[in-house]
Amino acid sequence: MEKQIEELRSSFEEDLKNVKTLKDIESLRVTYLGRKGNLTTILRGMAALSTDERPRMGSLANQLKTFIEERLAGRARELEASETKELIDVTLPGRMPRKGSIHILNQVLTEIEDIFLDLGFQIASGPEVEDDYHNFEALNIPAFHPARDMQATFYFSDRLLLRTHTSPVQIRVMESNGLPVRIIAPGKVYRSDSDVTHTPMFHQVEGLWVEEGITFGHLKGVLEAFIHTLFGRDVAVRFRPSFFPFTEPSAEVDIGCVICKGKGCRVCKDTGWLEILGSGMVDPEVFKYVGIDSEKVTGFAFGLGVERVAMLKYGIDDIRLFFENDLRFLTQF
Ligand code: 2NM
Repeated sequence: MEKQIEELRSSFEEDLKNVKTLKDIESLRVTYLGRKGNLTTILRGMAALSTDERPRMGSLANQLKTFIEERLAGRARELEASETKELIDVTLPGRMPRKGSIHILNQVLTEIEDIFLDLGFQIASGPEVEDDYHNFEALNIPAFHPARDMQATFYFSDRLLLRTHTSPVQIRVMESNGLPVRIIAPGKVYRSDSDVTHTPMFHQVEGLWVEEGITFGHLKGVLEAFIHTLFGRDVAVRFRPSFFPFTEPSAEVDIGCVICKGKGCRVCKDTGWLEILGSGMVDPEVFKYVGIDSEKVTGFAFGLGVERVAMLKYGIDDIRLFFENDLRFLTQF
């Protein structure tokens, strides 16, 4: 019987050399280890052996069984590895993850900030939930002033509201910082308003320069430099008298229509001009609220809407596109 077991081992080793597929492995397993397999037949023959011989033969047969199982499993692993390799075409191009990009409003905001940083301004911020005092009263907009209706305000209570502009940041800076002040306040503002040019939340950048000797000439110089950097050296700029409760005198600033180059079109309503920002010399009343002596120092302030600037710069006709997160829109920039 010992010889039988040895012969079985060599014939298995011969057969294993010819194995080429996982199917061949399976049929070898049946031939040697199956219910009617060669080794099984030998194991069955054990019963006829004498009790002296049985343990040694049993052990030899079991060693062969383990040997066959291990070699079949090892060859199966080799075949699996090479068959899987053939399924992968390493010459195919990889699947590229999609690249993200900065939202167009943040691109425009960063551009605006960089221009004012180069002009020596610092960036200031403040709360979006404001109190009535900083959002209205200290800006010379007292209770029952019509400007409080003009700005459709979201109120939490009699006193608390969502800021309708970032001017309260300028008030807070003037209250707590020393002079001079040369800041911009970018951020979200809220007004109950909704159509193609208005959303209930939008972004503003307001600026403030307060220092001894600041004149309307400084206002014009800074704002002209800003516009020429943002829209190009050859764009026309004009200052048009206006009114704000917190500045005196006040001016709105227009640029030559970027759509029709001043000829007149739907966007500029045939005027050839587009309003781009509001500005003015800080009203002495505002200085009184924050304890600045308007006999000694002066200042100018301005404010613009980031969405409006982005719409004019890129010819976008509906403000809501900024907030719909439609990749067909966003990936254009
Ligand atoms: C504008 C237009 C004109 C403005 C004024 C102030 C403050 F706090 F200094 F009084 N901050 N922002 C201002 C002036 C804002 O937005 C159209």
